[in-house]
Order: sequence, then structure tokens, then C-alpha cells
Amino acid sequence: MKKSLLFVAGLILAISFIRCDQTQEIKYSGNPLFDEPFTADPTAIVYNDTLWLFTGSDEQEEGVDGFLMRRWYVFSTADMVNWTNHGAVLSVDDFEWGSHNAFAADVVENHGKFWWYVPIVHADPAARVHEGFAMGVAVADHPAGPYHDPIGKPLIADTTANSIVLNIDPDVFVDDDGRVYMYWGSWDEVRVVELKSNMVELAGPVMNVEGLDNFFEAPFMHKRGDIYYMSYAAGYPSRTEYAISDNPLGPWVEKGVINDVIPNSPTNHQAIVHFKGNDYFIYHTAGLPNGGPFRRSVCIDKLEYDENGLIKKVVRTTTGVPQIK
Ligand code: FUB
Repeated sequence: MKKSLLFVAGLILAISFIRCDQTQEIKYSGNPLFDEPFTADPTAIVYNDTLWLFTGSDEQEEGVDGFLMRRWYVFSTADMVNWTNHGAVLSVDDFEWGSHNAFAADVVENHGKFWWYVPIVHADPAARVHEGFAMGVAVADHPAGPYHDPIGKPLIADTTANSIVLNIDPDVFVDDDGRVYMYWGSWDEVRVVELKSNMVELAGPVMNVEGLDNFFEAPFMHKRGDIYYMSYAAGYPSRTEYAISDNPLGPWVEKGVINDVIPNSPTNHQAIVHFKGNDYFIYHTAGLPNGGPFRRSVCIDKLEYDENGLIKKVVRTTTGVPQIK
């Protein structure tokens, strides 16, 4: 008994050491945010006066076509200038059912835990009825992890009734009344399903989301006051458009373009976050000197609303956002 306790304690120490070892302080110097690694598909939350940024990782070699994505990173900042890279704390290997393609994910806090929803190609050929992507979840007690898959299976797969051809880009939103919604979509199809409060089970059927004009992929929900904002990649190459509603299930009213198409990258996957009195638009470009459509980098610029609560078009900069004093 004692021996096994010692073994477990040793293991925990070793894991903490590996995690600490990955942690790296970085100074932000404009857009793109980091010189390395290549980061894509950002999402962010605010926790403990800190902005936590979660990204995918573009590992493809220069000049080679196709995504090579196996893991997701965590970064944090208290002032938008001094960042900590907590390392690639989650990978496809953390999901027994998953095989490859660590595409755009989303993290949300609920019940004091951090839930990281990910799309990955299913390892079981029998589960690959369409494009083979499935979406599962990992959970942790802290935004920087460690994360584990609490259920050992995906929540949505090709075999789920009314799922779509390419089940990617999950976006989970916890409303003020505690209800939880998971949106996802690609190739012009958008879906939503309500999740149970335990965050790991579907609470009802998969429903279509209608009314998001030109929808291509990357749905992202945020709420400001009583207005629900659904932003998304529209068309391909994609610009970012958005729609608003007074209900998380719509109907949606189209409100136009937030961000134009980006040079060199047909994707620019956005997230919107409010932090210490400022609103931020987080997205990726291919802006590093050796970047490209499969070697993307996260950028942050200011997001502004007009007096009617409508989002103004983002002005992309290379200088980025100022330090929060
Ligand atoms: O990064 C792979 C895919 O490209 C994402 O899932 C999409 O949102 C697009 O950014």
C-alpha cells in the first residue's frame, strides 16, 4: 500500500515537473502575438484576473500543404503584454478514441472546472461514416491543466443523429441561467445541442441553426447585456461575419462583417473576449515571415461596439493592443 502511494506521489511530482518545464515567459511585441510556436484557432476565457488563451498548433513544414495538428497550447497574461506559455498541455493522445487532426477547440469554465471541447478524427474506422471527425471533452481543475477525458468517448460523431458531414469547431456557451449549449459547424452547416449541466452528456436532440448568412465554419457565441452575438467564418476564403439574437437558439439577425479576408490564409478563426474593461478580437493570420495557410499565428486587436451594441469592423494592426496598466 505504502509503495503504491509513494509511486503515485512520484508520478504526480514528475508530471508537475514536466508541466513546469514547459512554462515559458514571453514578452508580446505586436501581431502576430508569438514568434513561435505557430498557433491557430484561438479561444479565450477570463479567470482570476488573467486572460487564458487556448490555441491549436500548426506543425506543418514550410512549403508542404495540409494541416499537421496534434496538440493544443495554453497561454496566459494579466496585462496583454507579458505572456506565459504553459505549453502544449492537451493532445490527440489524451483521447483514447481519437486519432489525428487537433482542429479548432473551445474552453469554458463551469462548476469550478475547465472544460476543453475538441474535434479529432475518430480512431475507429467504423465511426467514420462521413469525414470521420468526432468531438469530445477534457476537464481540469485549473486552466493550465492537467486535463483528462472524463468519459472516454466523444459527445458527437458522424453516427450522431442530425450531425453534419464535418463535425468540427465546437463552441460551448454557458448562459446566465446555467443552461449549456454546444454549437459547431463547417461547410455551410451549423448545429446546436444542449448539454446537461454535467457538461459531458447531451441534454436533447441536435438542432439546425438557421439564419447565419454565408456561414462556413467557426461559430463563436458571446453575450453582452441581453444580446447574444454569434460570430463565424463566412465564405471561403473566410471573412468574419456576425448575427445577433435575444435567445441562444435564435432566430438570428445578420449584422455584417467584423473582419475581412486575411492575406495568405483562407481561415482566420475568431474569438471575442471582454477583459479588464476592454473587448478583444482574437484570430489567426499567416503573418510570420515563414507562415502560411498551414503555419498560422494568433493575433489580438481591439473590438469595439457602437452605441446600439453593434460590432464595428475590426482594424487589424501589427502593433496589437496596449498594455493594461
Ligand atoms: O485549424 C483547422 C481548421 O481550420 C479549423 O477547425 C477551422 O476553424 C479552420 O481554422
